[in-house]
Amino acid sequence: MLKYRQLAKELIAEAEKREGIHAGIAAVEDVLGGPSYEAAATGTWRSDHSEGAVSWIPDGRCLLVLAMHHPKDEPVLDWFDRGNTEGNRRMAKISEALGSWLYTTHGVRAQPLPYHVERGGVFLKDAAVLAGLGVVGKNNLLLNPKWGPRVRLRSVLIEGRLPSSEPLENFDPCRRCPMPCRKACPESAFYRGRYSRPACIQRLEADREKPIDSGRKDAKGHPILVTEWCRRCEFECPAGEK
Ligand code: B12
Repeated sequence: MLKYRQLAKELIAEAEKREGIHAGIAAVEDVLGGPSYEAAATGTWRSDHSEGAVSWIPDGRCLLVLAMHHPKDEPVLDWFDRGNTEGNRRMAKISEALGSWLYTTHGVRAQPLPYHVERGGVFLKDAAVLAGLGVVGKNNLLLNPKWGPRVRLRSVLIEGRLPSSEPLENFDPCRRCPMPCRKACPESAFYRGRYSRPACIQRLEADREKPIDSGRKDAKGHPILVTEWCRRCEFECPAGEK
């Protein structure tokens, strides 16, 4: 057990060597038993993501969960272009590097998981709560103690059972908060007192219809257009650094 505890510590430290990364570990069975797997999703979201599907490694029992700071002044991380966002691409690379590190230094196999649950990913907010990276706030987003909701999540499946990180206690940033996040929603997605997925989808579909000029040019000199997804419920949240 001591060996696994030490390995978990080293892995988290290795991940957090990277600026803007917080990491934790959650047990697969806890994540798969989380509220998102029980919730019935309403509204259809058509995704253009290009990440491929994966099959899980045998004996994959725990997840390294990563939260990457996504500050307001780095909008490019969320720009969707050619099948993914810059932030997702960056996190996929970090996940690959950590998987290789784990195998070469400790002989433990790891499998970086894709963004989509349907392609072999997991519900990442549940995973992040269970890995001690934050709590789910009134805006329905993971709130990290340092960066608030302005983080992007990712996970790496690991063989064996590393001990889970402790979920956070005494972190309750929404307590007594007047919830500017909810008032800021351009689609009033919280008007019934809880998050409405169909209303939120309406806004993101509108974003998709109106791509913005990224300021970059393609090989032929034409402007590269990107989708900038709405982040109002993130930006208005007073928790953490902007
Ligand atoms: C599909 C999807 C969407 C869809 C549908 C969203 C939805 N919530 O249904 C659309 C396109 C509308 C969308 C919108 C957005 N998304 Co989105 N989305 C996803 C995706 C792929 C799956 C989410 C999902 O379907 N959840 C299932 C539904 C049924 O549950 P839910 O509404 O999320 O609510 C559950 C949780 O809150 C959880 N929960 C609540 N309390 C607690 C307490 C505990 C203890 C636990 C364990 C769990 C838990 O239980 C709820 C269900 O009962 C995830 C990535 C992933 N693989 O997880 C990103 C993800 C959730 N999205 C993200 C973001 C940032 C956004 C947007 C801000 C848009 C943007 N700029 O990217 C908005 C914000 C919407 C909001 N306020 O919730 C981030 C969230 C980061 C964070 N800090 O939390 C994620 C993790 C992706 C990422 N790149 O990191 N998204």
